[in-house]
Amino acid sequence: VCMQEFLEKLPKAELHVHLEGTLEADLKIKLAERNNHPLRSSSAEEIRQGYIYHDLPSFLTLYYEGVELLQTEQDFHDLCYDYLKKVAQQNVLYTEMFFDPQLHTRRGIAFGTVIRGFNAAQEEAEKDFGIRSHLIMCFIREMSADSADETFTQALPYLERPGRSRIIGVGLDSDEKGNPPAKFAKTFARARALGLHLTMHCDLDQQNTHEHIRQALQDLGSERLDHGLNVLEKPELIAMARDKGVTFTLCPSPNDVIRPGRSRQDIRDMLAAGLKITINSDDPGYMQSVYMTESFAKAQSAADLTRDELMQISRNAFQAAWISDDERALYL
Ligand code: ES4
Ligand code: ZN
Repeated sequence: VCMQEFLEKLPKAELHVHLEGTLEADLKIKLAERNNHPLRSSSAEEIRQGYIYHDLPSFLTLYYEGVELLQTEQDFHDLCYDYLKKVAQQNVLYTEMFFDPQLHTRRGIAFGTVIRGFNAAQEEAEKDFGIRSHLIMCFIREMSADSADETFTQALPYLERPGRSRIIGVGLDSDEKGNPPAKFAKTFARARALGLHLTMHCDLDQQNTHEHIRQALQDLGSERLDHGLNVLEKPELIAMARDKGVTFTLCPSPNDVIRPGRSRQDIRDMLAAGLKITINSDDPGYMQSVYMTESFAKAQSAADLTRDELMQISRNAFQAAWISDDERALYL
């Protein structure tokens, strides 16, 4: 079979996708009509043409604006269901989906509205397509530590029924510059104490990137690094990541715009350093609908990955997935 067909059929697990970042232009139009929300653009094409950004803050402005369209439980359901349907067709068997509760609760939408919409979609997609999924609740790093902590408290009723809420871990995303993992040490410690898993975005504070990685791994006990490519610049961080068995969730999408020059040599260097990498989509709705098969294809051509390497990368994701060993055995 050709490489494209190989990648389509390869069983995949996704560990790094922002649900709010899967919002496609078509769904934006549907939500705007349903909720009588004004849109500057009148066609999906025009909306996509407006997706111009040159760094993380300018990307986040677009992303935060899109979030405003999500209002009702039905909206959150549709967002999640559309994503799950799409990747199920790409032979993604399991996915862990980030969401940003603070972007909703700060505009007066109840935590429960968000969770109920997502959970209904997860149950439905599992029934319709067999795809399994969990949620990872992210904190917005430019918001205050108190806000993160209050959000965690709001999530508690939903964590007490793990089978139902499907929140399996906590993460850290949005604007990294000047917002180190240590800022949220208290809340991550609470999460850990309750048995939740931990992961953190680390790569975009040009000045403090290495210190952020060190904090995430050593001080906060992050099990994974989202992106995390800058470990390559420090042998002691490579050694630390290897010793701790850290898994890296790389996203080779047009993320290139936000993270210039990345994803080509880095994938090769990380493999050569013996690090566990996975390939993921990040924000496909805003990045030319690059979902999982497309992300694998980008990584494959960028780094000339062999079929053996691609299978190993896919196995890495199932190995690092926050699922029971019984479920893992079904995939590996
Ligand atoms: C994100 Cl590309 C990226 N980086 C950091 N935080 C994010 N949240 C959504 N997309
Ligand atoms: Zn991300």
